[in-house]
Amino acid sequence: MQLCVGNATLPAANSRNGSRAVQGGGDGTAMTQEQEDEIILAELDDVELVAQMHDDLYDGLKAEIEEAVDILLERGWEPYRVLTEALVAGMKVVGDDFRDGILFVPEVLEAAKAMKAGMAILKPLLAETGAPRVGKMVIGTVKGDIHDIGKNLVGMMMEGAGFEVVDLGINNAVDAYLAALESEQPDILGMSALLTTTMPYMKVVIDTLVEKGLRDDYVVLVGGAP
Ligand code: B12
Repeated sequence: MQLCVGNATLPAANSRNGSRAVQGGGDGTAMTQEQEDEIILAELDDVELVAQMHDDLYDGLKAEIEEAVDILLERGWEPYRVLTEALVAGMKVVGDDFRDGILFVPEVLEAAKAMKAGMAILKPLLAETGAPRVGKMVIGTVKGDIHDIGKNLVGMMMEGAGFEVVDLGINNAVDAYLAALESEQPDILGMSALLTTTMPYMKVVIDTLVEKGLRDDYVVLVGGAP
């Protein structure tokens, strides 16, 4: 629960309500009001803790999210409830503010990393407890293209929305997509392309799906920005 730069005490830069306290360098100086107000997650009741998690996701505070997920699980919350009420609901705010131009890519990536850290704790438990499956997506950047930041972001957001995401990485030829569709049996195929020269390859993949009579078996999402 620290954000230290040298010995300086900084306000949480990105915080929606500035509620998270920040510690100084422990150099013996008098406690600031903020330090006195430092939030001990385990001392919050469930409602306060979930609200704090929404803030911490927004601020991309990975360690705090991990700690809070553990606390809710220890308090007997079902993993699926932690996922939906604490993590997915928090990412909704991040997604809305990204859409509205209030947050930018680096901040969303930090939030998504914090979300992923929480998900990593929940994933094996969700498998055990049989949480409802929203759907599965295979996603990859097309052949000839190595841009993956947007694809990764989309993948993380889909995970945040409860989808299982299989990421094929970059530079995928049509055979790689076909093999993944066969082995993973997803609901959605996602393709990303950032270059004018690689965008037409999405059509190659879609035409191949049509040729093989597979097109109607999947929702196909394409994105990028050539
Ligand atoms: C970062 C970057 C790079 C990095 C990539 C690092 C990485 N790991 O991805 C590096 C330096 C490696 C790179 C290389 C090149 N780049 Co570059 N790159 C960019 C840059 C600056 C940002 C792209 C980015 O990450 N944006 C942020 C993400 C979040 O946005 P996004 O990708 O658009 O994704 C969003 C949406 O598009 C959408 N989305 C994306 N994918 C998907 C998929 C699905 C299914 C859905 C639903 C949505 C979705 O959702 C995302 C979130 O909103 C852009 C310029 C720009 N401002 O876009 C140029 C740009 C894309 N690059 C360009 C070029 C030319 C190249 C190079 C050819 C340069 C060169 N001569 O070597 C090489 C390409 C090599 C190759 N074969 O791919 C050009 C493309 C021009 C064109 N029209 O073809 C651009 C536009 C720069 C420019 N103005 O000239 N690049």
